[in-house]
Amino acid sequence: MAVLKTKRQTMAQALIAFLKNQYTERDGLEQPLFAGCFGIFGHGNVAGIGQALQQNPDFRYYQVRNEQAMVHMASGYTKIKNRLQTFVCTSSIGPGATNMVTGVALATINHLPVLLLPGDIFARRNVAPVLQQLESSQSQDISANDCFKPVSRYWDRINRPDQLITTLPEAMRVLTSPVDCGAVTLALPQDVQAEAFDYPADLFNKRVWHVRRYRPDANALAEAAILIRASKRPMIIAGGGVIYSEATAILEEFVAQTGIPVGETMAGKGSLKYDHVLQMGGVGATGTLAANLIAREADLVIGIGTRYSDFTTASKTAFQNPNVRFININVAEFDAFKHYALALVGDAQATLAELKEALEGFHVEDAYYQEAARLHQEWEAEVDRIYAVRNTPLPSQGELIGILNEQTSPDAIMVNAAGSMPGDLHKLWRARNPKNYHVEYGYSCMGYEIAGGLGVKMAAPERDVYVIVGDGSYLMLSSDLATSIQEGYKLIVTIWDNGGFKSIGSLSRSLGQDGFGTRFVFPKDNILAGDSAKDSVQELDIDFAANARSLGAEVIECQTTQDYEAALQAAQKTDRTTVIYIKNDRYVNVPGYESWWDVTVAEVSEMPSVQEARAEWQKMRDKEKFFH
Ligand SMILES: Cc1ncc(C[n+]2csc(CCOP(=O)(O)OP(=O)(O)O)c2C)c(N)n1
Ligand SMILES: [Mg+2]
Repeated sequence: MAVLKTKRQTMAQALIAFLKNQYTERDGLEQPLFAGCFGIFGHGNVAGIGQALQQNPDFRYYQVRNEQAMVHMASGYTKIKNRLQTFVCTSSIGPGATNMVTGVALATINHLPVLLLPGDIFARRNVAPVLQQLESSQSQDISANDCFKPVSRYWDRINRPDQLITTLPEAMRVLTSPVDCGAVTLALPQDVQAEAFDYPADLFNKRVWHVRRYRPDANALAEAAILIRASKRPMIIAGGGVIYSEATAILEEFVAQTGIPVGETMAGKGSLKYDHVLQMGGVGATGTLAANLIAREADLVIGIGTRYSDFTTASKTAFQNPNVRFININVAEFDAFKHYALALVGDAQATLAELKEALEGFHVEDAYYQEAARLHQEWEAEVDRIYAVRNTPLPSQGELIGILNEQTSPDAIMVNAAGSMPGDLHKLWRARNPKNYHVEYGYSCMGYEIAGGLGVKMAAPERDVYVIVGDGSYLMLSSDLATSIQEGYKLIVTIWDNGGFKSIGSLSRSLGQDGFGTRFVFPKDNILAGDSAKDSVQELDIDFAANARSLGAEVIECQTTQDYEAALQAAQKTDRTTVIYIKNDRYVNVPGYESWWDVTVAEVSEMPSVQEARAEWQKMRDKEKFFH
């Protein structure tokens, strides 16, 4: 009988040795799945994973400032890598672990693979409760790490070292699956991390996870071609799946052949270059006039790689044609069937190639094509108009977007996530390459910007990375500026200060609530005043420039748009992370264009302004559709 070759290692050593040897392959390109490990050590991981990382210097460890931020870094990184490479994140137990939960939810919502290794309480239990242990009188099988269950695509706790052998292949399958990918959490009891086991030696052989391009069912494809040929007003909605699948070139060919206009979701923006004649721009609640007019009348919507969030569907008001039907191309059956669609379950690139062949000779009618082309031109003129505004005394956000777009290289990457910026950027940013527009809008998480931007830069060090961060988001999570300095990954961070929450302020006013709680002001008479108090309240005087400088960044403070242009040019010439600070006007908004977002207004209220807002809300509520 052959003797099984084994290697005696601690569970943590075995885990790192295994992770080092995992690769992905798609279209013949083979790469390591993991670029290394971000982490913060505490008693829950220092002796286990910490020791294993120390003895594996070829699996690079990166020290970070905040556990939430490190998960954002991993998300930013893997998004640029089209999910074929990612990072591991290690934390201690308790607060170190739960700090990651927000980042984990973000990764899963955006279908971004990230591997989390939170330390966990002793499996052996005899010393419990250990420092930071969440106790339950109901069960000894509960720890703070159970919080990761709903936000993970795969969750496991390794209570014995040999459990790794069955868990790791499952974890890798999920991380490398275009259908199931998202966060994978392996909770690691701190005692078990340090326990040794005789692992089979071949567990540590190189493994390649092949990322397949699944093809749709042939009958479904034939039916889709019939539907498209019969359609008078088809439209494509390009989602993030187009970009992850690297389907942008075939999309352009498909559009050239068929003449079907394209609207883009937040994650899909950049699928088609901004100046393509059939580019209608962002669609939905933050959409353009062109895309939203086309969507309103469309009789057939071809969704590609989209999960149809309420921003994309304008809370189910975007599609008003009573006969509208949907064809969804999606690698995930769950998303492909949304809106009672004809589902083409498959990879976007592979499916578009087959659909293109099935549609040979088909082109939309000329009148429809001309209408779309005209809407495209008109939208471009509207962007020019907003870019050219020169508001005084403070610039408007639209003009800052224009300056940033025009002053930056076409292959740069712009990063943003929350606040009033995503909506304006979705309309106004001219995406010049598929990665040019990097806005995290699945979770729209304040605090993603700088951390996510750092992950982006690590994934694409040859490209300039511009992070747009609001004053609110900056105050929430900016400490990993220090990590960008420590590791020499240069970011250009631009803080747009509008004295608080412009986004929620304007939402609050639209609900009749006067911007309550959204200005950064001192309380007066024990009340935090809203917008009607105007200048009668004192604003917080936060020195953002000094704050950024203290973390090691170069800082350029601007007053005017000319200063801002000059600052961007100067920042491009240095090799150090640079923060550009400018104030902008809280009240000058980019308009909405035939769009709507359902935020339900109080049904009863003693405030007349709220009653009026409720009446307006009801009109749009009545337009919301079911697709069944
Ligand atoms: C972590 C988190 N908390 C709360 C929110 C809700 N929220 C969305 S935008 C926003 C304000 C953002 O302020 P700022 O970064 O200054 O951007 P601005 O709205 O001023 O453009 C808030 C509180 C969120 N998206 N993320
Ligand atoms: Mg703000």
